[in-house]
Amino acid sequence: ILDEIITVKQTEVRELLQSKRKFAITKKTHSLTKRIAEAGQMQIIAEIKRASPSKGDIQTNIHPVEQAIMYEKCGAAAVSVLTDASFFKGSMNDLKAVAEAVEIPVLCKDFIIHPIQIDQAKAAGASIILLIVAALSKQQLQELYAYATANDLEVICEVHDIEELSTALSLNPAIIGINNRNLKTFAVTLQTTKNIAQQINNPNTMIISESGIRSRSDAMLARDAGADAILVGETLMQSSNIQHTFQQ
Ligand code: IGP
Repeated sequence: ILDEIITVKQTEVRELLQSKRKFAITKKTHSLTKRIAEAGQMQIIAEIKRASPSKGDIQTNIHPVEQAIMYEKCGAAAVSVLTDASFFKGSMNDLKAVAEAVEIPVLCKDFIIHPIQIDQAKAAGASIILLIVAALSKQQLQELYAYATANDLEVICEVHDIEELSTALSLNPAIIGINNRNLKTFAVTLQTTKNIAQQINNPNTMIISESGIRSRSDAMLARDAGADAILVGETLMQSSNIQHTFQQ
């Protein structure tokens, strides 16, 4: 699926570049690393996810913007908004609406392969972007990372195995996201967080355990493996009592 997604992204980027749209630079930047560092306990990044290739449509009880406001109320460190349209049914408009409605940092969750997507994310109000190591060449990764940080965005460098980790570490990134879901097979195991977090020795590198977190014990497992934060989508989207799910 990852290859398929990247092919669609290449078309989207070509269209964006052809449209010659200029993205205005917006406002205030919020720092996720600062929030996590100051929190003193494991934090939750809560995701707005309308659908996914593995689960299809994700039914929710409330509008995405209301959902994001709930996340903020419940103490989320940041809101992640899936903006990919073709596979996740999200949009930059979702991100923009969420960014306008909350004060906490907003993560643009997409498959970024070109700087124009970073301009677009920033203009929509994102203060964090995701770069997926598996989707990029080393050079692309370096260039996009440098471009994002030069534009005052924080970057989550997402890895799924040890080889990707070593590529990510060469950037000396502030934040590493460990995706428990294999984007090529959809298999999910929290063991991934355990295995990879063990190999991250720099205490200044923040670790986010992403995907497949459904319960308190999953969250504790991630925490004990060294995660500074967890990124939770489906479980919160499907929760009928978001506050209760957070408290767990
Ligand atoms: C959330 P989950 O299993 O809680 O819904 O997962 C998040 O980690 C997941 O959406 C995700 C993702 C990604 C989606 C992590 N990395 C990269 C798209 C692309």
